[in-house]
This record gives sequence, C-alpha cells and structure tokens, in this order.
Amino acid sequence: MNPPSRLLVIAGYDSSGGAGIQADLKTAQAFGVYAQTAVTAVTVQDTHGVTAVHPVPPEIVAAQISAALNDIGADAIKIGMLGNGEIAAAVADALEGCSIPMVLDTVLLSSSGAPLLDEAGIQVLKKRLMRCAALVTPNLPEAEVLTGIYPKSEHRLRNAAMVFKMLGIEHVLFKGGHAPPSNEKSGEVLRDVLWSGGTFTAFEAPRQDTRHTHGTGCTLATAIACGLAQGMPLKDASPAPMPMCRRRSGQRRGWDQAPGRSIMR
Ligand code: PXL
Repeated sequence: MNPPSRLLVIAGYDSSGGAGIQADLKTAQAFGVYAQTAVTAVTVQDTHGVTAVHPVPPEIVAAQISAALNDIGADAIKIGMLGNGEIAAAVADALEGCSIPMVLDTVLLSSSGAPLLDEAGIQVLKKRLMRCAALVTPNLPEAEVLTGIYPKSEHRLRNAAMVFKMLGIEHVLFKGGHAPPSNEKSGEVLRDVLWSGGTFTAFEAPRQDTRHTHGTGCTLATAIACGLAQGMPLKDASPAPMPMCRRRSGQRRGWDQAPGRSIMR
C-alpha cells in the first residue's frame, strides 16, 4: 500500500478545538492526508473569543518546519495564523527557495474579531510570503487590508486582483461569507470567486443560517491544500471541498451552554 500524501500545516493552536491546527488536523484526516504541524502560537479561546495568545519563539517555529521538511517531507503546505512579524519572517526564511505548493490562508482576525497577526506580520505576508504561494484565500475584509480595496462589486474584485498580481500572486480565492446580506427574495446567496489563470470563476450556494462558523476558513484552505498534496491541479482542488464545507457548516452544530460561535466536526 502506498503511504498517504503529506501536508505540512504552519498555524496556530486553538484550545477550543474548532479552528487553527485542530481544524487542520481533522480536515487532513478526513481527506486521508497525513499532516505534520509547525505551531506558531498557542491561543486560549472559547466560543466567545480569544482571551490570550502565547507566541512560539520564531526559532522553534523554524525548527518545526525544518524537522518536517528534512525528514518525512511534504507534498503541500498550508499556512494559517502567524501571530507576529518575527514568526512570519522566520517562516519566510524557512521556506526560502521551497517549491512545494503552498496555500496561504491570510488569517488576520479570529472569527470573534481578535487580531491574529500584527502590522509587521501583514508586511511580511505582502512582501515575502504571497509571492511563494500557489493560492491565497482571503475573505473580503482581509482582501481589503491586503489590497486597500473592499471587493464588493465585480469592478472592485478585478481591481483587488490586480493589486494581488502586483504583490506577486495570481491565484486568489475571494471568500464571500462576509458580504452584506442582499435583498434577493429567493434567499441569500453566498458567492466565492476564484481568480486563477487570468479568469474569474464564481461559486454560488445558499447562505447557511448559522452562528457556528468558527474554523470554516481554516477547514476550506486545508482541504484545498490536501487536494494539491494529492496531485490535483489548483483549478480542481479549489472548488472540490466547497460542498463538504457548506454541508458541515449547514449542520449548525454547537452547544446551548456555549452561546458564542463554535463548530464541531
Ligand atoms: O479562522 C482563523 C483562525 C486561525 N487560527 C486560529 C484561530 C482562528 C480563528 O479564530 O483561532 C488559531
């Protein structure tokens, strides 16, 4: 039997178990991919939000990456929460010259609104990490921070894509979950747009009526990275896990005693 495809996840630890490394490991397991991890920060959180963040020393983050790549190896890399500029720079140094396809989930805020990357880290994302990525997966507010344009119309989406191109990346999945509700009578439609190979492809689905959305971005980015690890081309790997992610968040699972955002996979 062939060994499974290999993923390296570089991301933060979520003590509530719904996002970050925890979501990434569960997703990789679901796709039959073996995941190694480099933890960037330990976060303390419950369904209401993040109460503490303990960054891992940059040299330990770099050492985890080297240990993974120099021994078992990886067929794809997913980057999530980086925390701060020093950790982001250590990750960029550790991945310098690396040709493994990488999904860069541009994690800036937690689902409850806590900052998960400082200003220096945002600069490292823009100047060093983006140009090495196979795909970046911003939601609309993240796209605005990174490009200066909130891509709420087709025209603005094109302009934001051009800014990403100037930053060195031409493959972007704009996740539409933060778009303001439309007035469509037929029900709310959620629209994700993949810009890749010079073309825009929209993926539409009914919006799920749920507050249990914590960890959905991590899950989608990791699922795409699993597809790349298994040898799928980007144009197939990007939309392939969307139905699974929508089905899972549509299950609206959470706990009554925990009235904030959660998700259980
Ligand atoms: O969903 C973004 C995210 C990534 N990583 C960690 C998180 C979150 C959201 O809360 O906690 C560790």
